[in-house]
Amino acid sequence: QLPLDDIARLADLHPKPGHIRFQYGTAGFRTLGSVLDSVLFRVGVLAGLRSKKLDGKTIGVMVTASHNPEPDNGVKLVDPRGEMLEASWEAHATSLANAASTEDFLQAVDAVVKNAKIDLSKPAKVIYARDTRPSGPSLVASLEDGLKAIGAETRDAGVTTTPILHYLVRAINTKGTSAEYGDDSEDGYFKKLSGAFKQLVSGKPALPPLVVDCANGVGANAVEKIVPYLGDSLTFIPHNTATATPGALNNACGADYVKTTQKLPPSLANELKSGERGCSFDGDADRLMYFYIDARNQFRMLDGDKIAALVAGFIVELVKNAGLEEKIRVGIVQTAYANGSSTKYLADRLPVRCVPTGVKHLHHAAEHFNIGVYFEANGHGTVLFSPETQGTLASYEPSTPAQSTALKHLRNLVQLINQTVGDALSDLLLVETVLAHKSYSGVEWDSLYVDLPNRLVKVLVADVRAFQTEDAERRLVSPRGLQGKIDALVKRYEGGRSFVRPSGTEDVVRVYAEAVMKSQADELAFRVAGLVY
Ligand code: NG1
Ligand code: ZN
Repeated sequence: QLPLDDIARLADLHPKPGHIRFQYGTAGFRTLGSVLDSVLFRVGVLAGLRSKKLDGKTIGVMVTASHNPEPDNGVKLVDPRGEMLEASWEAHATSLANAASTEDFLQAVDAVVKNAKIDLSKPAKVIYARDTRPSGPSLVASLEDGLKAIGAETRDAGVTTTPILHYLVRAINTKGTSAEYGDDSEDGYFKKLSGAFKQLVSGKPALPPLVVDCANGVGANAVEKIVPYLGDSLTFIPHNTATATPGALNNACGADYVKTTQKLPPSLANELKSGERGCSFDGDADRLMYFYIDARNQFRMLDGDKIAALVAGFIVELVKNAGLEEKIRVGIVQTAYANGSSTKYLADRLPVRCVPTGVKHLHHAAEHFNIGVYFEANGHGTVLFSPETQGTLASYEPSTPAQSTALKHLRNLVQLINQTVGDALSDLLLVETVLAHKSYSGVEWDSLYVDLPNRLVKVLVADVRAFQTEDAERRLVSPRGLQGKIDALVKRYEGGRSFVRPSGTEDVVRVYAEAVMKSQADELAFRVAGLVY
């Protein structure tokens, strides 16, 4: 019962460009916006099928290329609980995107229907949103054609952040149930976050205003909109809010700029004085990097690892103070990119797991703890409270005033934290909560541990697929013999660690190295890169 004529007629309007092979990877489909028209149409059809497969639950579609340059764009699907698309469907996405002709596409759709045993009589419901990229409106129009072709009921969430779209998906699908996530509107999102934040910091001295670098992206809108909800509980000084200026998005600003250059965005050069803190969002506001200027006027970066250490320490303390140590196990999930010092600091305090790069791996591993904290070094992360733990927190009867206070804070954290995906705004409020509770400035936070100097380099190789890894990407199994050579090199460096892995988002191999001295970390990275090349 596929509406083959409708699909064919509309598919003809969105032909696939020849010679391009699309791949649904860790970031969905992502490439130049100008070549994505057919992909968006086909993703529309796929989103409808995914919804039908899940009995008409609402599926999300986000059109964004995150921290990438402005001409890029991308698209990813959001499953009903607000999480990334189930891994087994990534192959369906790739097969639909690469069908050469309309006829091939119809066959590919039919194959997905049969393979995934989809009941086409079920309804299809899809909500979609986009970031501020100039290519967004036309790509959304292509997506809408795909949704129309499959007969989906749609809701346009407009221009909004990736984490807000994830929130909306979960809120819609839990509406009226005992697991209701919040009102399914931006207003519901801002109310939920700001309400919890105000309770968490009530009675604490107000922190100095926070400089927020919005990467000239959609995060600027979210920051502006939450201001009235926050009242005087927190003051922002927003920067890089030029969402309509061509070429400005992620250009010399934003979380990825800060992480990869380990520098303050030039536009903030005169904004931060010694002792002051600030933070950067990425282009779709799902990554957060903090920084401050130290007493010697030097820029100091507080990355995802530092956020994880700050937040995990706070949560462990609250669990203990609430008297719930025996019932609630807090754990941390990192990737190989986590700074070695952070891993050591955390492993002394709680269980730490290392998983391959990609939010889906971190998220799933974090679900195995009662409270799972995950952050990538690049600033993407969140905290997950298992359903049982949320039940425990809801029903627990504290026996002292101190326990009661800690319990109240934990309950508010469940509301404050966007548990569907990394969320720069929610994570920002989380960090500010801990800083307020601990009376920390950037200096005290930074001194939890001292980062090992490190270096990340990209290597262009003839065949990226020749590089295969094991042990959460920390060791190469192929090309054969290479890992032995890396090991031999690493041994010669004090505090040395290095690994090589193929990127999941670019056609390159990445080399990471750290060592006790910056010059040594650089040298190690370049010598390992020399082995790879
Ligand atoms: P790849 O290209 O696979 O290294 C990059 C980031 C990941 C993650 C994904 C998804 C680094 C070194 N890698 O992956 O952490 O964010 O993009 O966007 O930062
Ligand atoms: Zn992003």
